[in-house]
Amino acid sequence: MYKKNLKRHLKFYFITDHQNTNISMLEQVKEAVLGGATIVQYRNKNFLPGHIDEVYEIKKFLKLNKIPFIINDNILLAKAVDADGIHLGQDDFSPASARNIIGKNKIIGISVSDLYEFENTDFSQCDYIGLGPVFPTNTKKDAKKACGLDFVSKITSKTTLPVVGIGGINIKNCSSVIEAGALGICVISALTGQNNIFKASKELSSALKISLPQIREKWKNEFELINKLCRFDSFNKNLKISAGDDAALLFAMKNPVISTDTQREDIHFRLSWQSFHEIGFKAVSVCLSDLAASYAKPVSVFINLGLPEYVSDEDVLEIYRGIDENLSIYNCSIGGGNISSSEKLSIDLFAVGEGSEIFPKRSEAKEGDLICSTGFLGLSRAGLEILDNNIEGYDFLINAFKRPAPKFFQSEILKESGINCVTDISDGLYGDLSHIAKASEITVVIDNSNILIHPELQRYCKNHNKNPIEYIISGGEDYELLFTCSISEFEEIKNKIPDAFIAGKAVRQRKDLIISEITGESFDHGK
Ligand code: TZP
Ligand code: MG
Repeated sequence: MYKKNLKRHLKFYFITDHQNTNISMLEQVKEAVLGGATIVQYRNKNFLPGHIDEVYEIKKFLKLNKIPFIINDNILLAKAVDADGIHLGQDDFSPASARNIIGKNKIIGISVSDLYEFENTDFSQCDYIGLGPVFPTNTKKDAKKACGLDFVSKITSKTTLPVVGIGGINIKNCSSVIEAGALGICVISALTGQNNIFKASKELSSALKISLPQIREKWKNEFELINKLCRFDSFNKNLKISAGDDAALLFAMKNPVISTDTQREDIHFRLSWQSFHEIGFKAVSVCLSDLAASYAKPVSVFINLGLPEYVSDEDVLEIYRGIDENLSIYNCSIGGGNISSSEKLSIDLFAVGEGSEIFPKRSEAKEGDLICSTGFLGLSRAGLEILDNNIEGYDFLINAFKRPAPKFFQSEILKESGINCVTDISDGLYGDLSHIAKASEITVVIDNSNILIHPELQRYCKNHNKNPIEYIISGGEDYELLFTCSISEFEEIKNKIPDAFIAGKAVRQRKDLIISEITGESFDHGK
């Protein structure tokens, strides 16, 4: 989550002091961060199982304030609490083994105290070096001899990794460490050895020219928050009586269509991939896509939020700004909502739409039908992979993942053409084709020869030696519509939806489900 901006975070590194029994490590962290510390390491040489609650509390506070949380030495603890990284000593786990355990997106730091260690460390999996002790220190009893500022200059000129100086650093000498070439400084007693940790931290920040953070507080009061949310435009339109009473009153509808969808942190989205605004925006697209696939026009949505302790009122407002922005495209209202505490962030949406005379079904595919998509596939999956691997230069694909649109225009054309077998492609071509095949009791064959590949997907796959067809077949979340039709119907539709293509054919009626000649994997959110 923080690897992209690691250099910014490494400026002012605070390590908890387990030897200071006057103040809990949670309080140390809070004061250090309030004063401007930009990254925190939990170092507890006497760690006991009973300390686990404290670790979780620190983690929540840091996540709320968007500060990376690093664990010293203990790789299992880092893994168990899903910390943002691990700091390793020369005698701990090797960086390569640590990488295998905590995964590619986590931060790995390594201590170096002399030239021998520098020359004999495998840095290939390391993200930064903790170099020191730069000055003599009493905090680490087994610390090596102070290496001095010249050594900082020597090492920083020999490595491309960011280096933070550690050991005996304080308000008086911190600037000299930066001048010697270190990116940042790392302290314990310069904060925990002072009467007022917050004040000491603020003074260090000022010496390092770090601006003070805007401290974020956990969302507190359900009703106050709901009052703020009700000011969004979407709450106040297209409803006979808007939310505010126990329920909202909708205008009479002819063919009410209702659908629901859920978005869960670490299953459907990650805070490292998307902003709160983007998460809200996408949740609407995902839910309204089911209406598009049902030939229904959005009328109103109902929203349940599960809020963890690491989100603030402002984060929730950002989610709603994303929701509101997307709903306004369709002139769709918010009919009501609810908020409750939750371990992780979740957004449940219920959408009500006005249906039409045709309610398309997955079970209407017939032998001989073509199976077609309204547009390009695999873009969103590639975008997710690009985000997850911090690859630059593919904004179009990232946007396909972050801001998919429900296909109402295409839905209208399919409806006018009398198409009665439609589903949206949320789980990938293979997965959603299987749904049609099962519901229609038909065998479908995916036919590569007509599949359209978007030039941006082509470019990404060429540069990274990947097969675009795999993304198209297995990648989900493009929210194109999958439909069945005859060849003449397809030609007519293709005139109006130029990106439409034939993905396969329903070959024979069978009682027993799908047989596909190309296999793929449907994205399974239960896995
Ligand atoms: N590693 C090298 S020196 C040191 C550690 C953990 C101690 C730093 O503590 P202080 O109080 O900032 O000198
Ligand atoms: Mg260690």
